[in-house]
Amino acid sequence: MKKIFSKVGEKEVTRAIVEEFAKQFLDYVESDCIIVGGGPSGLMAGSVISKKGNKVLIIERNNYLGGGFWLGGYLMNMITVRDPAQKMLDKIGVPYRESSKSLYVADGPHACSKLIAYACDRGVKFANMTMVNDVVLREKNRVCGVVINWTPVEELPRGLACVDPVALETKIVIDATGHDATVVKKLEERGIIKLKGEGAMWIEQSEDLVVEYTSEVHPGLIVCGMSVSATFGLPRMGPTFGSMLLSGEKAGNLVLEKLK
Ligand code: 48F
Repeated sequence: MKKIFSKVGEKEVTRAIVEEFAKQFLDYVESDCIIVGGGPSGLMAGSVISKKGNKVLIIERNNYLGGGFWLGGYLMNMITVRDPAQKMLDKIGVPYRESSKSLYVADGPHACSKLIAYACDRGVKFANMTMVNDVVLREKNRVCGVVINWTPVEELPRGLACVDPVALETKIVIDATGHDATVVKKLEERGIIKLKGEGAMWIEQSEDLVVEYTSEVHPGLIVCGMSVSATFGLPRMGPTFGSMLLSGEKAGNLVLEKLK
């Protein structure tokens, strides 16, 4: 057999994985910003914050990143954005075509993979297969971190897996968990915030409102993307993504202001 690859065995491969993972994990036990949810809004927010040299960790419960951005709607993988959000597609290098006046269509897999690469290129780090199941609260209930566990552990019946989570500290948390608004819900469970719940679909209203309401909802916690609708009771926008990208960008800029 003609040898193509260098002589490297199992122990070197295992060592490389464990060492690099542990090094990065240790480094991100404390960070500038933790973003919960690796969908379009979270990825865009992370790219903005990380580009300025800040330490940003996106925590994603699935193995794959991208959230709902792979599919446009109804299992069909064409994504739409309304003017002016095509400029965000230009920014991340995604080709698109005009479908009708001011409405643009792009291939979901192309757009999603480009956005993931855009975030990686700007230095965002990821903890995937990891679920945020609580927040760290300090004086005056300021959000100072998140509590995490492996997704497979979280999914096991309690009787089978009684495994304590660990916590990560950070300067600011972004809830980019989409329709679930998981992080805001943790504050609601403690009577700190009242979640209004998503309104009915109304594309023409919802996109502007999501961007407008992207804000710090509680000291240390910013919401972006669809979790904005769930938090403030705004109409949902259905299968169009411009406001996810613009809301993520706005959240990123809010964090940059706070980190100054
Ligand atoms: O749902 P998602 O894509 O949120 P988004 O960025 O964009 C919404 C659109 O995709 C679409 C829409 C507008 O066009 O209606 O739905 O607001 O991405 C949210 C990500 O958060 C992850 C989830 O797996 C998904 O990838 N996530 C949710 N809860 C948790 C979580 C959690 N507790 N821990 C970690 N990740």
